[in-house]
Amino acid sequence: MSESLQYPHRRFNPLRRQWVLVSPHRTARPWQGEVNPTSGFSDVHYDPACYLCPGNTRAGGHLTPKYESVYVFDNDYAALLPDSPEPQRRDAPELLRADRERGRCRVLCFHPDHSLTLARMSVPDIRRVVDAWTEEYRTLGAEPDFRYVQIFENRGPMMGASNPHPHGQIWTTEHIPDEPQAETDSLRDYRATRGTCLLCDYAALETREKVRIVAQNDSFLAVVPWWAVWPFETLVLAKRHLRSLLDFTDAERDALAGILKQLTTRYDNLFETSFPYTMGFHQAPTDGDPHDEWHFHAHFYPPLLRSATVRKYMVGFEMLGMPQRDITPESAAERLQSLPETHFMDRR
Ligand code: H2U
Ligand code: ZN
Repeated sequence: MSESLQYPHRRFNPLRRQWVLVSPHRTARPWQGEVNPTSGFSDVHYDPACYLCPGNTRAGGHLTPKYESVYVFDNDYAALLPDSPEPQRRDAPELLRADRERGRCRVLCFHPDHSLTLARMSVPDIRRVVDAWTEEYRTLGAEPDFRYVQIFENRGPMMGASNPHPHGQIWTTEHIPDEPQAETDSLRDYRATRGTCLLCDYAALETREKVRIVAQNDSFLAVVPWWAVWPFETLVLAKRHLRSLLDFTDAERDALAGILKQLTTRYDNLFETSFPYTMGFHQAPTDGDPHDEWHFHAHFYPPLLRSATVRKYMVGFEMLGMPQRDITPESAAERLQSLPETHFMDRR
């Protein structure tokens, strides 16, 4: 890396078409702010008070069956409904605009064992989660009213997860949400002007430069992207031009399970904690267009900065100006890449 990149500079995110301010040496500043409690691992395999453990009654009164691998259900507190009416306000539409937003929210339990996380699950168990994600994308995406299927996981109390049981969510919406819409526009424009795929070109470039690679296997590459905002943010890229989960071969489904295990293990090993994050997949909208410009990827947005207890805050200049980061993506990648591939809990 050029010496000049050790000074404050800004970097461009071509996928989101946004800038990020990079201030490499800023973590040297003293910290007397909030220290969050460590999110450790639980050794409770079944919690009678957990809404998501097999055989328990959920908050809404529904029974969670005695499932043995994965379990998907309609969110009892869904943020979207399949039959919301058209908002009736019609005056001052430029200033007070409302549109109908119909959708569905699903919850996916990854495993019956309450104590597990993706990092602690076996690759064959994660593969079953990949299969469930694929079926949810297929069936929700086939509903003509819904144009996007957002699969995600909030991991850990620091990221607002309501429950430690291994689970994620799936929301499908009538409109393509802003993040995937912005990415769709960038991928489409890049393809129209260059004739190639932005993320195929980016994956090739990262493979050549090597300095931002955290982990990889035959089908996926995990990098701290050039434009990462969160300290240890990563982008998991399909090496082949896959538009969505529906384009995956059997081997690619296994490989996605494998890279998720590798990456979450490295994350846990970084501060020897159950590492919090929000992660999710971005893939082709389900609006009927073939979306040949789309390139499947996962974003991991973890909040931690210096230790298991000190997080990065997106406040001040970040809220009012633009995103800012304190360590270079290259140094974050180097730290993650140098960690052992075995989980620290298995080494004890
Ligand atoms: P989060 O941990 O990411 O919040 O996801 C858990 C979801 O599970 C949350 O959206 C739902 C919450 O509404 N839930 C139920 O549907 N039923 C329950 O009994 C508990 C939680
Ligand atoms: Zn549980």
